[in-house]
Amino acid sequence: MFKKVLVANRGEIAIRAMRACRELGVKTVAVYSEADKNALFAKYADEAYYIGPAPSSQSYLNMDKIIEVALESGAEGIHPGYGFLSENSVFARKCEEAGIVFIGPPSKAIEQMGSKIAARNTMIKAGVPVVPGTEGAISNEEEAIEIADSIGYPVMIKASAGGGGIGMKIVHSKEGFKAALNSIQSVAASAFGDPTVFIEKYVEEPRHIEFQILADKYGDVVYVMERECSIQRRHQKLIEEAPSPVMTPELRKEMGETAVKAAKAIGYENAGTVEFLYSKGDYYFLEVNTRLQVEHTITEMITGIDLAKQQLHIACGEKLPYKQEDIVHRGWAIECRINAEDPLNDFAPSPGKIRRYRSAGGPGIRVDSGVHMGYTISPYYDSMISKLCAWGQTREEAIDRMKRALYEYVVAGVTTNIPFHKAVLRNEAFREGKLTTHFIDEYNIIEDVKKVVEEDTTKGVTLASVLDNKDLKIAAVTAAVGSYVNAVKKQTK
Ligand code: MV4
Repeated sequence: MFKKVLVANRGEIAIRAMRACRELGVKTVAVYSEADKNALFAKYADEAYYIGPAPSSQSYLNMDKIIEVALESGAEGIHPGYGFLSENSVFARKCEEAGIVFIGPPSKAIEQMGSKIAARNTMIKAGVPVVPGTEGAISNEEEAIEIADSIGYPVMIKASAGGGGIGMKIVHSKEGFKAALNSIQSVAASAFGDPTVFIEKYVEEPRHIEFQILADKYGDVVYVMERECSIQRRHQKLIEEAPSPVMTPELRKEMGETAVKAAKAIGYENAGTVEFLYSKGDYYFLEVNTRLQVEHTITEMITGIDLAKQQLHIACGEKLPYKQEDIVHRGWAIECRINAEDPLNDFAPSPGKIRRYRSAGGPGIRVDSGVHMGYTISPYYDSMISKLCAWGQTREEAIDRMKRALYEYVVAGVTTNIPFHKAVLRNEAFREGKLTTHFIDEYNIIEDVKKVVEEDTTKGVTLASVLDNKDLKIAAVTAAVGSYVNAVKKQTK
């Protein structure tokens, strides 16, 4: 095992990686920006080094500086967390060249997933189903129109260098095709420096199902169950669960084995996720996320496998300790991402000081967080306060526990999306497991959020509002009213 590891990230995921290190007796090195001088993760580490100003381009994305700190501190490996440098093949290569272990896949595996067209073709060759579409890049407009006709509308035009929802457009008919093609080509050129696009059939009302995988350096790969992440907004996941409500043992085996095939096709190592679109019994490969994901926690809850520790074991060259049949799951887990954002104001970030804070607890609850009372959420980074996860023996129990945990959760000083989560959890279709990626719009969840905020405010149905503490009560009510007032303001604009 490593003696010392540097964690090139911040917030809850830096703590998550360091928790794994601590359990394994590995010393930890944090790097922090100007904005994170007083952050919990920097204090949690055995050593912490300042690496630059708040903007991530000058700190958490500064590859050479981070590698320099790793070498200086004697760290043998770098855990990249998610976001920032985690899926940057240049950084992975720089680590490899500096003799530092990048705790993730080989740079080549990351690179191969960078071009969506190349990834599609690799997967087709490996026998992994992809959405029907073009084999290569679109070379001219006339040919593109013919292809779209033969695929049949609606189609989707996607940038080959894109990902995470940037650089793609749905086209419903021939009329809009040329304009959409030109727009995606120019977006792709300016955002990614590569105007290459391709066309796929548009899969309507899909569910987002992803398989967790673990792969060692000796070609062994296992799938560690699936997660469903259909409740999202503008490609920001808000609620995830494991397993997926639509999964059957037969489908799981088939999709899981497909995910393993995909991983093997790109020489994958370490923890990763294979994403699929699922619609009416069919599934299609979408992309591989070459990192430990935010929502890995729910997989840990249903399988008992510590994915962050497995990352360290694998990176050290240990063999996978599991065969596929060793991986079993029990019960159901749900994650709600608690963000400092206002669902009634188009989910605008709400950075600022957390004046009151008490997270939920009790049976089946796991909270991963990098904040505390008095902590100031910086406008420079994402606005996640915590990942609130609930486990139950059944999906119903997990939902009921999550509702109870949301009742317990106290955050004041910043507006949070807790009312959004309450609104989704009491939605009948959600309870029945009828999820799609259009869920929030389809069920007009924002209207229900308004009702939740009103109820919480007037009836005092949160723990925050009933606790016998005058300040606390005022703070909680202020937060709720704040978001409501913002919404009204917006409507009357
Ligand atoms: C699609 C699709 C429908 N049909 N491709 C969104 C992110 C990017 N990785 C691919 N995405 C999609 N690709 C075809 N051919 C619908 C989406 C999509 C989506 C996918 C997963 C989770 C949420 C989503 C929300 C909107 C659109």
